[in-house]
Amino acid sequence: MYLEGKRQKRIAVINDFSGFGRCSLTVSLPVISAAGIQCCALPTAVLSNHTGYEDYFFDDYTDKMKYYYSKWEKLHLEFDGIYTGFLGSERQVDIVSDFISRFCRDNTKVIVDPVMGDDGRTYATLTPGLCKNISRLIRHSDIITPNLTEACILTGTPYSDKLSDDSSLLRLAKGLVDLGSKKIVITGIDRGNNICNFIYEENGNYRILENPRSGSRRAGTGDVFASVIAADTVNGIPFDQAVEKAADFVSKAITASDEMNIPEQDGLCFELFLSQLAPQSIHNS
Ligand code: PXL
Repeated sequence: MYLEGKRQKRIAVINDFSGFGRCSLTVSLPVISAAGIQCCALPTAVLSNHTGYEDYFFDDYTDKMKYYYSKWEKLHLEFDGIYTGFLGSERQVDIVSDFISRFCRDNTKVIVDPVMGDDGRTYATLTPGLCKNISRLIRHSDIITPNLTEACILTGTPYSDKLSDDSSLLRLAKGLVDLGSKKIVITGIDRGNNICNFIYEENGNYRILENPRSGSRRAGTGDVFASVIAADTVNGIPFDQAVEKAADFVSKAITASDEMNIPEQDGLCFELFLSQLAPQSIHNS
């Protein structure tokens, strides 16, 4: 039997649960599961829908998080990956750092998506203190997946959409490595009709993946992208291949979402493509 004696991989995802709008945990749970990995959710907040809509119900989970994961400690849970996304307060970042110190083992990969803003604008919840704490969280990470806006915020660079040339991106990526991460992808950079992802590793190697823009900018795209990367990293796929796969997956889902006239804030209809994420070894066994 192919699976005999094999241990299934497991990722803890720390993110909000937004019931509608396809972002955060409602993206990570299906995407990571489709890649054959057990996805364990630690909610930071519960929302009726994400904050991109005019109105939403928001129930902060900060005070409950430690009680929640103390039970995971009691169960002696171990994780191959820890992936963090949208964090709503400074204290929440401290709690996430505590979670990492308790659950990170030698082989645990830590993926931090520094969710802070997009298109040069910051999310309403981002304060200078929160920004500083997210920078500190990056020290514990193996991989970060900022967009251009977030790369600028984290490196103290004034945002401009003109920072999309190789030398500007290289400067930003070096600044991000100085914050303590090992592998970086600056995602979704506009270059005319193309969109590119800038990959940088702490050894100085870099690569730019440039593809024709497949459609509109959609809510939750970064969450789909980072979830594919988190899953592939834990599955041992090399970083640049993981980025290629994430870009391809997102691109197909954007095209389909546009074809179906799904409103941009409702996110990507990634559900239609989940079967593409299944580990090949299962299909071939
Ligand atoms: O996709 C990023 C994100 C995550 N979670 C919440 C959000 C957003 C972006 O608006 O509002 C609650």
